[in-house]
Amino acid sequence: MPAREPQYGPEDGVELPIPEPPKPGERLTGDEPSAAARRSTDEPTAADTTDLRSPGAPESGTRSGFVALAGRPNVGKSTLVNAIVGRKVAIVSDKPQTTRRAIRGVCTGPDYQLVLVDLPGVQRPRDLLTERMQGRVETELRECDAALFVVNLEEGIGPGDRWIAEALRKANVPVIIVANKVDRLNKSKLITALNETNELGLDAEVFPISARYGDQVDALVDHVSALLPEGPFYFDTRDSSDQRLEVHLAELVREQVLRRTFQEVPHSVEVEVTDIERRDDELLIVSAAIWVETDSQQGILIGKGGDMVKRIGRAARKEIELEMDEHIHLDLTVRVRKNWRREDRLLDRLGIE
Ligand SMILES: Nc1nc2c(ncn2[C@@H]2O[C@H](COP(=O)(O)OP(=O)(O)OP(=O)(O)O)[C@@H](O)[C@H]2O)c(=O)[nH]1
Ligand SMILES: [Mg+2]
Repeated sequence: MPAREPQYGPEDGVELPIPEPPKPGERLTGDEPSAAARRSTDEPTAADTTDLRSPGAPESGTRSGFVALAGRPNVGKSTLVNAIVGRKVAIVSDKPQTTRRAIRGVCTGPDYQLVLVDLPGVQRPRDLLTERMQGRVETELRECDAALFVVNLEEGIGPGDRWIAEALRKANVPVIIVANKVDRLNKSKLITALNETNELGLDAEVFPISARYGDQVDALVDHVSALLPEGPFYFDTRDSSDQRLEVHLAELVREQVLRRTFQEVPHSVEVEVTDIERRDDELLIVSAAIWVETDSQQGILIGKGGDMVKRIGRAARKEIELEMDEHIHLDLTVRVRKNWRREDRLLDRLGIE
């Protein structure tokens, strides 16, 4: 294990100052309508192009585009998005299938804007939840301007990677292979692992990086931004994500659950922020439900004498306070909802679509 500190790994919180804390009900930053959402439904018109130029953007000569991150679960896609954006927009864990929604992370340079689309890990669907996650991956790959295909060099190239390579070939978008976790390999293993990426048969440049420690991440950003088409900025230059505040805060709670649970439990848990309310004494109360599928999972999450839910609550509150830049009270309840992974309406409400 290197002695260096991870940048945005699961062990750390938000490290950069947050310019303007979002208010309840707002998106994570800024409140312009999401250009990304508009783009996925409408063909832009000349008028749209003018409207979309965001405050703070240079008058002309800018590049912008949507760059999707594809890869197997757990390869480090969300860690890379956070490293590029410079703050935690997506939660990270050592459990596969952490990411459940497409999350846009915005990285704005002097004359470019990269909209990174963090995606769930590519997998075989097992239920409505994973069907929706996989459907979202396919849609986003069809609509992006370029894709970062993240592979885990430590584990090497496997059948899952070859399947994704094939899907990317079909999507016909420019691809860059991002060979992640180089910090886990010595030089000779690194060379062998990098050679394995040839097996993918993609006409793509390979970037060895460590998302966790930030190695070569700036070089990757330079390379990707040079590939973007000319175009206006889609987001306000101060934006870092298109996520709704409620969803982001729920994810910060789920991240703490993922850290403390094992086997099937992490996959059985979803979190919904049910209320954000300011009390008369000005304290902000965030109420959240932790959904689980069985009574025994509820018992695990509550813990002996409520010990587990208290620990989750304490850790999540710290993360939320960093995000909101103020003290909050976090009210957590653990509820059983047997089939939440198969419930259309609940998944819609949770924004997993
Ligand atoms: N050593 C090392 N670990 C990393 C690196 N990048 C990510 N990780 C770790 O890999 C695990 C998975 O990271 P995530 O970013 O959640 O992976 P993901 O691809 O988004 O996973 P899903 O959302 O499940 O598809 C976490 O424990 C990270 O800390 C890296 O460069 N080096
Ligand atoms: Mg992820």
